[in-house]
Amino acid sequence: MNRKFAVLLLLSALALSCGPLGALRKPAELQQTAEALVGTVEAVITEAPELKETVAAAITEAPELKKTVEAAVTEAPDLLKTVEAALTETPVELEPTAASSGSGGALRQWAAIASASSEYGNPSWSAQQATGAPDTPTCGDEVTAWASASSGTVEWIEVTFARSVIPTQLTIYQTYHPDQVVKVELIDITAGYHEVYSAQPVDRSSEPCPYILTIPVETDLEVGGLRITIDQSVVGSWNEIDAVELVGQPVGG
Ligand SMILES: [Ca+2]
Repeated sequence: MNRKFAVLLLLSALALSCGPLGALRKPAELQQTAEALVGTVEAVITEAPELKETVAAAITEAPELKKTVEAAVTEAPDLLKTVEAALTETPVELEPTAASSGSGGALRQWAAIASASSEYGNPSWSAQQATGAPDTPTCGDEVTAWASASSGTVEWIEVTFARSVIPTQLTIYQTYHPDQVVKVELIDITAGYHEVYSAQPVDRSSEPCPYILTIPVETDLEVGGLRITIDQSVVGSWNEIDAVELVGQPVGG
């Protein structure tokens, strides 16, 4: 496919599908618009994969178009990752979805990236095992959750989310020897750390699995990550973390 033609096609499709966005007020309409946009972008890229960079460049060169796309995506946040995946051809690992609580556009996101003070293995028990939706069906020493190199130590894991938000709630899914989480800090977009939770380690292994630690948050900070500290020195065994969720209002767009 001719590059110029493809770009023209893409820009036309974007203009048609985004159109006078101000006139579209119903979320359902925006959802349809964004879905049409995604379909168009995917079709263009599928037909001419070498155009991926051209597409990205076209959007960069037409900033007002980017804003329109971002506005559509903000109104239909679950489509963000689909659009990004279409542009980058990377697997969708994280799909922010609209909150079911009707809290006016709040996002629920699973962690996308993670690093830790130590890992028992890699990929088994690595920090990355704490990203994505929960995938540890039974509690125990399972490879699908993060475990530190040693038991009995104080360790930390930092997780990053696809979109920064003003958080309202954090949720930590623990699948082995909960709950040894002793501190949770928000990481704001300037890399500042802000403690929002502290506790003493307690062995809650006899409680229903997974053990879900839910922490309500009240802040004006724009947050893109969390640092979770566990103290395994009291219980003396691994506190494994399967997944981490961040709920909050998206910023900007
Ligand atoms: Ca996991």
